[in-house]
Amino acid sequence: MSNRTKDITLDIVEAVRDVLRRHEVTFDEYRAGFQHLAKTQGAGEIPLLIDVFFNSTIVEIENEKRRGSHACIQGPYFVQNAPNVAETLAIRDQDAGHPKMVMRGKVTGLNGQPVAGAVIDVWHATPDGKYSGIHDNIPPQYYRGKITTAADGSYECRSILPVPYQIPNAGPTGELLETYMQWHSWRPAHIHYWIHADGMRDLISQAYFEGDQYIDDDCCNGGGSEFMVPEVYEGDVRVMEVNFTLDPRAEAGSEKAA
Ligand code: MBD
Ligand code: FE
Repeated sequence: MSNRTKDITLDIVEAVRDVLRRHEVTFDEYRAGFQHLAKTQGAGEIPLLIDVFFNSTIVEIENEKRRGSHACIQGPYFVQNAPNVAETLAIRDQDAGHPKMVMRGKVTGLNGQPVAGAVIDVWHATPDGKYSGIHDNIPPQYYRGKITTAADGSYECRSILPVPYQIPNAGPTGELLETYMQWHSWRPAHIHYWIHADGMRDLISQAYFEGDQYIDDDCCNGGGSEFMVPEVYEGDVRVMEVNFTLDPRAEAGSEKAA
């Protein structure tokens, strides 16, 4: 284990001890607290709980080091090995009547040079707020895919429109947010992106829909996105134009040790 792991772990422990002392936490409260964590683990919601509170901080740290497009929270529902898609993400038969969108834009480097052959993983929720491969046994090929940019850095792919999204709130994470913290469990409607390109730093981001009431009131403290897409239509298809600027990959050896 690196010293970094040791140092961070010791600091986390000390930070938590500080809170326990400051609030003079009792045996009963201590047990109730860790039992809630155990319940969260039992419900498979540890990734959700941790992302709700802490992913946004990792994003802040990451964005200090970026000159191109900024990162956004990734969330717990990325799935590896999504299918390569050409024109449209797979749409469930039951969602076929839902309003449509086209995602398009360009991937460039810091000097505006097109990035050809970049692979953009996109993923978004179903109209009923579920993620394929995670919830309700929805097969993982729906509403996910890898799009590859053309020679001029452009990409285009269709799907249905995501809607304002409530994180799973029937379990311990929802109970914590809504009952114990008197908050809510909503996020703005969003599309997730994870871009990989040779010689470039990966970019994990999201696009939001301009005017969405949860952009500034996001239960994950997402802090918005530089990609707030205005309401533009081609016929009855909403156009989600998002252009990404990638930073070059850091020099070998300059990344922090694992
Ligand atoms: C999500 O869909 C999401 O995007 C985030 C950041 C957290 C929980 C669920
Ligand atoms: Fe999400």
